Amino acid sequence: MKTSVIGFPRVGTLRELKFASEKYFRKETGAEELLKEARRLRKTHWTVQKEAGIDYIPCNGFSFYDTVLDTAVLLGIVPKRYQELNLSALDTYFAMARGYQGESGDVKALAMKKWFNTNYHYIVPEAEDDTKIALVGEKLWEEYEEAKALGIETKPVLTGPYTLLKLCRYTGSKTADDFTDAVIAAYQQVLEKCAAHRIMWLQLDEPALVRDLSKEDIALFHKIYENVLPCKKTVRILLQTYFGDVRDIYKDLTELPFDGIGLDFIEGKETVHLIEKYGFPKDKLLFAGLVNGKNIWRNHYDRTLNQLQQLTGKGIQTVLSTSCSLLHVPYTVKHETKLSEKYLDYFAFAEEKLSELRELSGFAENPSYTQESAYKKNSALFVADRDCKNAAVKKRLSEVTEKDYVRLPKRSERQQLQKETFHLPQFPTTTIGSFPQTKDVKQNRAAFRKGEITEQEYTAFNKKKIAECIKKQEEIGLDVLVHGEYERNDMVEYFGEALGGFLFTEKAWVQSYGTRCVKPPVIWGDVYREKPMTVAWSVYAQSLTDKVMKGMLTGPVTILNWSFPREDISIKESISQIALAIRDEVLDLEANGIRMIQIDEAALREKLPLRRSDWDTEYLDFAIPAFRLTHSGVRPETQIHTHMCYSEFTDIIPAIDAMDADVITFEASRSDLQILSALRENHFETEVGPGVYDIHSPRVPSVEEIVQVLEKMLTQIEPDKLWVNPDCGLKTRGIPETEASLINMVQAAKQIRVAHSK
Ligand code: THG
Ligand code: ZN
Repeated sequence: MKTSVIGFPRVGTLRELKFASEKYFRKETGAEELLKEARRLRKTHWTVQKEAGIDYIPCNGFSFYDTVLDTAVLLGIVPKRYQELNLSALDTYFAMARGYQGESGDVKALAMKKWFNTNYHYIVPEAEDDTKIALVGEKLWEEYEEAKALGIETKPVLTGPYTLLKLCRYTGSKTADDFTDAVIAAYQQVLEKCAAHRIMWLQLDEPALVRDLSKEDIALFHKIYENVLPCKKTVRILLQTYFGDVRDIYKDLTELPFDGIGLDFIEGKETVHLIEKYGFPKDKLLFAGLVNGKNIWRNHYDRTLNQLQQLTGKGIQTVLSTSCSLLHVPYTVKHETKLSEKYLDYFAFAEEKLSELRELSGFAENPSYTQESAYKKNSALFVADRDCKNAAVKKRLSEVTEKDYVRLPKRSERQQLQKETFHLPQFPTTTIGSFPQTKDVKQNRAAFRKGEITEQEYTAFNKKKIAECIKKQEEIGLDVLVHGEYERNDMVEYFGEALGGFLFTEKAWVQSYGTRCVKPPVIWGDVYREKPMTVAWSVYAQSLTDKVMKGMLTGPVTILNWSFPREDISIKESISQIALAIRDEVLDLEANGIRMIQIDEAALREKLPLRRSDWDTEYLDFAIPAFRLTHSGVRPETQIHTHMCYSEFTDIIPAIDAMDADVITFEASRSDLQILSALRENHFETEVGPGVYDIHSPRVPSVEEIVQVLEKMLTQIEPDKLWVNPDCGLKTRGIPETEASLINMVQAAKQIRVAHSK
């Protein structure tokens, strides 16, 4: 049986592309060196797949930033403001991805959004009214020929036309409809050019098909492909989907003249059922996504081989595939030197998944595979219980009752009580939690990890940073302070390292956006709090100031969403375990004199199921109560804050209010202020701090600008419910712009207080 990979990670096993790119951004190297490193990495990645025996190896999955942006550039979707900078092609590309400030001009970056239900971000292409969409680039064919010259036949991968039209932002008066014909013409040319290059297979990625589709969506899909497919000549087209099933359009896909259809058997709940109900055409290849591209656990061979047998037994020509791009998992377990085999035996990162594809494809054609040692080794993993259960955790969870999910008294009463307790000015100012993670902070952590300094030295350094940070905040005149989070590498990894039941890795990086990566911890077993995690830092920070110090925690939903979850128990059960662990920390902070506690749910929105019908039952019904479980035990006077990134939660405002926090801060500056009217319409009760400026850019907002934003907010939000804060944590920012921005923010709050004094 043949094997296919949908996409492969590209930053390099040791993040070589990240370091090469950042060096280029700092102007320490030229473009040539960067291009050379990119070529070397592509070669390595193709070779690894070739040597693993993969039949359909992807190309054009390489990217300096993001492949949706690459597709936009390939098709000339480049807004005027970037073209007018008159930079090289590479620098124009980076200007779109990161913004540009220099001799040639001053432009912001294009917007970035979460890639479906992952922690990866794509760049949102912008089509202006006079944008001419047409094939203008060469990247796909250059990479194909580059691989070919290495003796490797590849399958180019490209964002499909339907998904591209769906993801674009239309900034003028035109809509997707106005661009459809041009997009069709451009993809016709893509196919023709592929034929001219004698490309055998082209993979068009259409993940947008796993969302709920309307009649119009389906008509659009037909219009596109009925016009594009006739141009394929000798090229075979693989229509690739992932992150769910294609229940709204399955039958249509089987009837259109695609040569292969890629379906997700891992996240696609209905995939098997659809094949049973409608059949699968004998003349097409089914690319069966059975090896999980998102999680790091070893494939259960026995189960997969059974599924393959079901398919081949129906006479379906099957190619074994990953369920999505391997971009979402780390490279290899080879660099993990600290975890014992006991754990590593269960892990399969990208390279190990290649071996799994290979072994499974061999077994699928070998009637006596049960005698093979690789098969036996794999089976052994699944017969024995992993050492991951904790009876105390199970017992405690079973004792949770309805009243543990309810905080008393009700919020309106608490808000009154808290106003009397804290004596904050109207429109209180605060920050989200982290302060700039400057080089010295990272160096101190690295030195401690390498054993170059003692724990005392490590702690002393962070304490000094905290003291300076508090002094600075007092000088700036902020009302509610934070300690700055210098001790944290990442808001999830930090808790993963501290909680029982988690494993953490050394080099298991996954790209989050551009050159930025995260190292998600692994949930190995039942989760519990072994010991206080943040109490000492918060107590120390509070001891240095008379102002209120917020305690800083990450919520259960976000910890789970940014970790690699278990597959042997439900997400609901894992989240509940984490919630109880965080609850312990919340109560401990309170017992130690911390009177405001922020429990971030930065990632709450991103794992909202892609189909609306699944929102409640598959997510909100347990995610929201899990949050309530973390804080329902505190006193009425203790103020609970939460924070969310990406405020695209207009649709779930009642659910957010039902988290029953006292205050929420969120990202609002880029999504304009649309959400504000939705808050009012839904009678949102939580006090709110919609971010007054965008921290994702080094730009310093002026006082007037912030005053204007606040005035706008006050048209929708009651004056006694409005907080003043930036829109996210400040860890990726530098110190100069951070201080300048906060000074202006506090000044703006003062002006607003005068204008709106009661
Ligand atoms: N943590 C985790 N996931 C996230 C975020 C996070 N996903 C969404 C959003 N925040 C993504 N943003 C970032 C911002 C900064 C970095 C990563 C993701 C970052 N990473 C360092 C890097 O790549 O240089 C990692 C190195 C380090 O730890 O020093 O700065 O906050 N889990
Ligand atoms: Zn945020």
